[in-house]
Amino acid sequence: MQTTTLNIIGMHCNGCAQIVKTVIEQQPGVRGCSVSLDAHEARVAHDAAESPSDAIVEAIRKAGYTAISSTS
Ligand SMILES: [Cu+2]
Repeated sequence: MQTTTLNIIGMHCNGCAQIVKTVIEQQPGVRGCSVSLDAHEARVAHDAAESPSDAIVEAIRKAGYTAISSTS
């Protein structure tokens, strides 16, 4: 299990935060996720073998937001 913090660019309201959270939670290896609109940040607990950080970033990008990994 790995915890990844992502900076999310493009979230403007709670609806955006909810979309990002839903997209992240749909990834197969994700065990938990919290999204902060104020901090423009998502914290994701995930199985890196099943869902590497890059795959999560890509899924967020497809939803129309930009994610930048800020931790290892
Ligand atoms: Cu919004």
